[in-house]
Amino acid sequence: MSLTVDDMAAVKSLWGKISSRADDIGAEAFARMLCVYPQTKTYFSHWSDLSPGSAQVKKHGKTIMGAVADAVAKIDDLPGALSHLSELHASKLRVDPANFKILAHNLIVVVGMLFPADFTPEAHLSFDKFLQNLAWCLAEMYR
Ligand code: HNI
Repeated sequence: MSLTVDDMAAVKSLWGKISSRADDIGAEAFARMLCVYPQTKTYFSHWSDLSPGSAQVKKHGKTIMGAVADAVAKIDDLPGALSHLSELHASKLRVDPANFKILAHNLIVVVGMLFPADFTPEAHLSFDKFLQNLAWCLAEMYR
């Protein structure tokens, strides 16, 4: 489902309220993905510490959110914004694209947890659509 002009505005508005805590959101969402969906840990078996709050988990949460921030900034052209990362996840990292939706789900949960007042049903709807589009674009190079 493609993003409407209203969705894009809602995502940018929500992002304006939450982006100062992007690193915390990323760390918490990534840690929850590893904990609640332990099959995702297989991709990070080369890391020494996958426990919530570890330096590696925090650092990668920040890395992920850097890419999400870039996608928000280029929301008019998500395929272009994400083509490099799609290529990386498809050919080098070989991540099953089903996992992108799992991380998206965890991001939704954490934004709702940390920003209950800002996470209105309307903001939720548009942010969910944005993340589903992001996941779809990340899977683009698998075709
Ligand atoms: Ni993902 C590396 C962004 C989902 C497994 N990932 C990255 C990097 C970015 C990134 C940015 C660093 C790239 C570089 O080094 O140039 N990943 C994203 C985004 C999403 C996502 C925006 C979805 C919202 N990645 C996932 C998922 C998995 C995943 C769901 C597996 C379950 N990613 C990886 C792995 C690496 C990675 C593995 C390499 C980690 C390392 O440093 O060893």
